[in-house]
Amino acid sequence: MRTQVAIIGAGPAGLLLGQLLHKAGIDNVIVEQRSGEYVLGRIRAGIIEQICQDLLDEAGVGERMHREGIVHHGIELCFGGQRHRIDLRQLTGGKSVMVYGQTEVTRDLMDARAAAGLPTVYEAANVQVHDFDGTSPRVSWQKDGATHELQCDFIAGCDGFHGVCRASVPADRIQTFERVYPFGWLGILADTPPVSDELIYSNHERGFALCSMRSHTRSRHYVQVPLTDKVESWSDEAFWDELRRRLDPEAAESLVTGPSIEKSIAPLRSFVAEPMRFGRMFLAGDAAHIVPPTGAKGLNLAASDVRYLSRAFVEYYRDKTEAGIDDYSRKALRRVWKAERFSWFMTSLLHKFPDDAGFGFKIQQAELDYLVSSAAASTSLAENYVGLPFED
Ligand code: RFL
Ligand code: PHB
Repeated sequence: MRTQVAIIGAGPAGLLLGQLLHKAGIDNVIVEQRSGEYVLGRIRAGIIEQICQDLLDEAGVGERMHREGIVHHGIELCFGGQRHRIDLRQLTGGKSVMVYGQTEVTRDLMDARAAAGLPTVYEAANVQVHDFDGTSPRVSWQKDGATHELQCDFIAGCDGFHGVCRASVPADRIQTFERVYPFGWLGILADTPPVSDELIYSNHERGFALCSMRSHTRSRHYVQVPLTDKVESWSDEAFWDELRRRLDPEAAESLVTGPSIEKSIAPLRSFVAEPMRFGRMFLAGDAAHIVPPTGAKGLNLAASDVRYLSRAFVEYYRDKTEAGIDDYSRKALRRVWKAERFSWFMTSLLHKFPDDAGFGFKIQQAELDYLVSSAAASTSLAENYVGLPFED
């Protein structure tokens, strides 16, 4: 089998890249180790930046998002028992974000791919990438008792943090930067109305909490927990009680509880691999970097890499120039590090750090107070939250 671009991974990065390349007439095959249902079962991101929305429109898959997604013009920061609104729209000259689940984005992309009859290999075992340093890279995998091989011009490593692409790069050609945080997020999804019209990010002495949503009838909430906690030991009731304690009195009062549909614990990590190109293999999305979810940037950053990479491939095939692919890693990393900084900042600002004897908490309160009372500081938060502009 032969194609132009072999894409490893059918998460949002791989599927979006496949769709954008298809629109530009570039052949691609996606090879995914899991089943389609498994990929759709992962409950993850919920906030879509304007530039990610634009890209989904460009890929021809934005229609349902515009119909069912909820546009948010602000967020609320809760500390000292009170909520303070950050008016994203006013502070950014009209920008906003969209509440629309990653599951839905993935489903829309999968449906569009199937409708266009594009090849996706699901449940591919032992996926391997070969010869990406030469001019004829290859991908191999096992399925139905046989070994399969795909020849290609380029490999796009969209296979997430635990994928095979980054792991196949010799150690002396890659540098990694990492911070692991000493806590995780316990998240639940429930068919209960959201607490407020907008997201609430709460800094509390007991730890961070976030009230988010997927629709007007489905809420998504998180509380900071120690990494040693097991999801089985958190009953729904214990979760709701803990969330309520970390909110202001009015929000706590209006919290509607109900049985969880999904409950899981995610560790928090900052991670960047440099560079993002190795010969004819390119990394995009979580395969190259991870952000803690506090800034709502992971999915958006995956889309931003894909934007740069798809344009680079289009220039290569249409204009016969390698300038775009040569500049991909530098351009992508420049934006990645800004999102890393913002996600680290939001995480540091809002969480309880176990080794803090009190000074850190006081500094957080001062910083939050400054953020909500200074136009300069709230503008900085708002412009990062809605997404920084692209370099073109
Ligand atoms: P994914 O989604 O991990 O997809 C990678 C795909 O590659 C497959 N794969 C392989 N395929 C073939 N061979 C192999 N060897 C393979 N190894 C892996 C996997 O099965 C998978 O299908 O990466 P991608 O596409 O880069 O997308 C990244 C996003 O999923 C991620 O950044 C976001 O979910 C992060 N995130 C958030 N991002 C936001 O922008 N806004 C948010 O509000 C937000 N909230 C979150 C989040 C992530 C969370 N968790 C659980 C990590 C909230 C949470 C709780
Ligand atoms: C979510 O809805 O899952 C969500 C929203 C905002 C974040 C992280 C997660 O910062």
